[in-house]
This record gives sequence, C-alpha cells and structure tokens, in this order.
Amino acid sequence: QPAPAWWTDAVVYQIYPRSFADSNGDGVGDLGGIRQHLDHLQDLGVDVVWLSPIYRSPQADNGYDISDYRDIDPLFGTLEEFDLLLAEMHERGIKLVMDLVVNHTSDEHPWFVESASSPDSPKRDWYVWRDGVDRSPADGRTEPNLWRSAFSGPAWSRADADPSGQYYLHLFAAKQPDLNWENPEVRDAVYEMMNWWLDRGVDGFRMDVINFIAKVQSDLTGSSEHFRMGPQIHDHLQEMNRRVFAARDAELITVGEMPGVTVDDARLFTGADRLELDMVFQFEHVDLDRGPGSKFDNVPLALRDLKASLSRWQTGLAESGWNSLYLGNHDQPRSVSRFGDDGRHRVESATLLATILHLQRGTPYVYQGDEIGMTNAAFSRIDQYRDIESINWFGEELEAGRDPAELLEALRYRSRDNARTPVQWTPGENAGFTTGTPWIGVNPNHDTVNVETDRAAGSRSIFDYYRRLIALRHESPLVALGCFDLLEPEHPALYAFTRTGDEGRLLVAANVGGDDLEVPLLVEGPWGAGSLLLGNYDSSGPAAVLRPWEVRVLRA
Ligand code: TEU
Repeated sequence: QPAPAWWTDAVVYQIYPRSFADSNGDGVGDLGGIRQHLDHLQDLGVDVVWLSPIYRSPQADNGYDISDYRDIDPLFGTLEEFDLLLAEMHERGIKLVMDLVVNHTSDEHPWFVESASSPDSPKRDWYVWRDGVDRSPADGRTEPNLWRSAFSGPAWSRADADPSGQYYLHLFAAKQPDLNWENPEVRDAVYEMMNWWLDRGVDGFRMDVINFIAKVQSDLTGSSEHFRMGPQIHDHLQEMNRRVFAARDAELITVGEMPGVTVDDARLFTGADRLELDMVFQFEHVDLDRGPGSKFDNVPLALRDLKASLSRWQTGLAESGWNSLYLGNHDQPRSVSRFGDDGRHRVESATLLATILHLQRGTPYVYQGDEIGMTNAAFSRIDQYRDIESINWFGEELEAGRDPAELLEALRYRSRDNARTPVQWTPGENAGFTTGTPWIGVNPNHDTVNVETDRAAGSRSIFDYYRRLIALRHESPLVALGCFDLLEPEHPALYAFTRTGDEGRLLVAANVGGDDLEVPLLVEGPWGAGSLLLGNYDSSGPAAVLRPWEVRVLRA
C-alpha cells in the first residue's frame, strides 16, 4: 500500500479576490487585502488557498476572461506583490493554488486578436472558427450550429476585425472565445505557462471547466451538445501531467472543475495509477434543486436525494480516485441559505452543514465567508446584480415576456452574486471590506454576521467550530481515510453516517430541520456507550433526541 497522498488530510480555502478584502480603497478586493488577513487563514488552520483568477483581464466574467496569463491585473496588484503574498503564505505553511482558465481566453488576449485578424493568420487555428450555414429562411440564424452560450444567446459570434465573416465558438460569453485544444501549439503554450507559474512557486491548479477542452470537433456543426468530454480528454490530461507535473517532486495539488462529470468518469480522472488529476469538482449535488428548464428553474431539494447523491460519490470513489467536497463556491448560492436555515437557526445549520461536509471522505473546500455563516445577498432589484450570467438571463427572459418579479425571485435563490458580496469582517461601514464604495453591495446583515462578532461569540462561534473540524481532519486518520457508510438513507430529516477504520468508528448524526427529532440509534447498540467528540449545541439535551439543526459526532 502506497502512503496516502498529502492532500487526503488537507483542507482548501477558496478566495474570490475581488470580494475578499480591499486594501487600497477602490472598492475591489486585492492582493494587499489578502495579505492583511493571513492570520485569519492561519487561525482557521487551512492547508491550501485557491485563488480565483487574478490575471490581467477585461473582467467581463470577473477574471475568468484572461488577456495575459503571465501578469496580475492592476485591479488586484502586481507580480511583485504576488511574490510577496506567496512567500508570506509559505512562511505560514499555507500552499497557494491558482485558477487555470484554459478552455477559453479573453477576446482581448493577443492570441485571439491575431487569430481574428485574418483566416490566414498563423494563430487562426488556435481557436474554433467555422463558416456560417443557411438554415430555413424563416429563422434567419446562420451560426454553424444552434448551441447556446452558458451566459445566454448563441455560442457563436463574428469578430469585428475578421474580414471573413466566419464564426468563433464561445461556450461562455462572446468575450470568452474557446481555445482549440486539438492544436498542439495551443497545448504547448498552456503547458509552458503552467510551468512558468510552478517555477515561480505556486502549489497547483484548480482547472476551470477542464472537461470542456475536449470537444467532438467532427460534431461542431451538428445539433447535439458535444462540447465536453470528447474522447481526447484523457489524452490531454495525461499529456499535461507528463509535461507539467511528472518531473516535479513538490507537494502539488490539481483539481479539475467538471460540469456534468459522472462517478465513473471521475474514477478515471482521479485514479492514482492514471496520472491525470488529484480530484475533480462534480456538480450532481448542486443540480438537485434545478428543474428541467433553465439554470434558474428552481425546485425544492429533498434531503434523501442529497444524501443519495453524495453517498454515491463516497462509495464510487472508495477504492480508487478521490473526492473533493464542497457545498458552495463563487458560482453557487450560499450554502447556509440553500441547504440550511439562514434565519433563526443560522448558527446551528451552518455548523451542521460543515460537519456533514468535513467528516466525509475527500478534500473539503471552504468558500470564503462560509466559516462565519454568510448568507445570500438578498438583492431585490436587477441593478444590484453584477454577474454577467444573471444580468443576461434576466434581460433575455424579460424580452420573452416573463414577469420581472418572478425573475428576481429566481435570481434571489440561484444567482452567483449571492456568494460574491464582500466578506464581512467587522460591524459598521462596509463591513470592514473597503473604505471606498464596494463594487457590489454589502449584505445588510453585516452588523450581526461578521468575523469580529462571530469570533467573540464563544461557544456560538462558527469560525471556532470550523477550526475544530479542520483540526480533527489533521489529527484523525479516521476522518481522512475511514470507510464511509450511510445510515437510514430513506429518512427525510436525519443525515447519519459512519466512518470506520483501524482506529475505531465515528458516527455523525444530524437533524436537518427545525423540529426535535427522535434518533434511537444514538442510544442503542455501540453508540449508546459512545463518547461525544463534537457537537454544535453547548448544552447536552436528551440522549435520544436531536434538537433543531443539531449534529453530534460520536466515537465508539
Ligand atoms: O464555471 C463553470 C460552470 O459551468 C458554471 O458553474 C458556471 O458558473 C455557470 O453558472 C454555468 O451556468 C466556471 C467558473 O467557475 C465560472 O465562474 C466561470 O464563469 C466559468 O467557468 C467560465 O470561465
């Protein structure tokens, strides 16, 4: 048996830089802001920080549209300051992971500018260009196919500078043209850039929509959506591994973001013997409250389905492969608003959700602000939103005649901006995020929900509870590696599972709801004599009853 990889007992913290902390008063978070809050990360005990993109970018999609992979956007700082940040993090024993966005670039990247300049450009084939087609005269659409961009409208546009009238592919905004990964020159350029960052000292990459790089090119004019998971995907990732990671003996980490990935795919992507990725972000559990319509077709979530989904991944990657564990990030609503109760039981439900997540097998990801139970934005007007996806969708649906109140309600639940409001550090003006005008509104609950108030709350501190969970993973091989078994899968309110290993057994029992719940298994059999390792209530209640949103962790 090879020794378990270092990241099996690690916890990652995600920073969305523009919303973390602003050090220069321009209203946008920056590297200086991160440097000011390194104590916060160290106190929490996280091992790794993943930074959402800080490269030079026109910011059409908040940095996921990169115009220079080897520079820092002036909004965030400079390369010199980046080096300082990296050194300061390493001094504290924290690793730094960069966001790698190479399915697409910005349309302002010199590669694309050159590619668009002429069909004869040496970089023409770095992107995906196709002729338009004549369809029925009635619909008047002439794009190569009818794929739609994730941010509304067609996935094909023409470039102003291009005399040919051809279309280029963009699975996201028109300002995010897709690179052509079939072209070896593109792959070389990407690997070279990755090596440049690793040589600079970064500790790995979170790879944006990395399963989209393999498109079924022969199908690009067909109607089915073959824009991801083409058969070449494994070749690309293995080649990347050989060219970038294989010869390095540093402790690095790679995580691929993969919308639509299945457990079976993930076993291939993350199996240790396959030399592709360490782990992937899957989307099944965050799509359970999504109906058959658009992304904003919100439907209620049943606990049974959540348990079944996450447990299938636990079981599916038990023998080979590895899970990443997350309930929220910069693209998802706040986890406590979505899966918990962000009103009366905010503290209990935030800590309950953290327990369920952190005590599964896999590498947990904490999204900034979750460690103090930050909630959805509660915007009520469209002009409060900044996210290109939310704004475009609202505009398109409005034009189609839908009721604006209904659209705003859908956004209030699902919009990515819910998780992008500034981190709340202190009570008072702008929650201590900026001395200027924040680029997006601060949540009005910041006088009660903020780092300072939370950390002063003693046994009611969410931060403190996270700290204990993170320490537990570091100390306990059972938490890192123990075998996972779900109990009572059909129970509509109880989320219970065990972790078993050479060191014994743990039971996690959580009451996912606001009513008292009778849980006989807490007092019967082995657990009756078990000891309480962790809980989110500070007084003990009746042994066989879990109070609203109570979670207990027992050791036997
Ligand atoms: O997201 C990819 C993705 O598929 C979605 O999660 C996305 O947020 C969108 O809502 C699709 O409906 C990644 C990044 O995390 C996201 O922030 C970027 O906007 C996107 O890629 C494009 O780079």
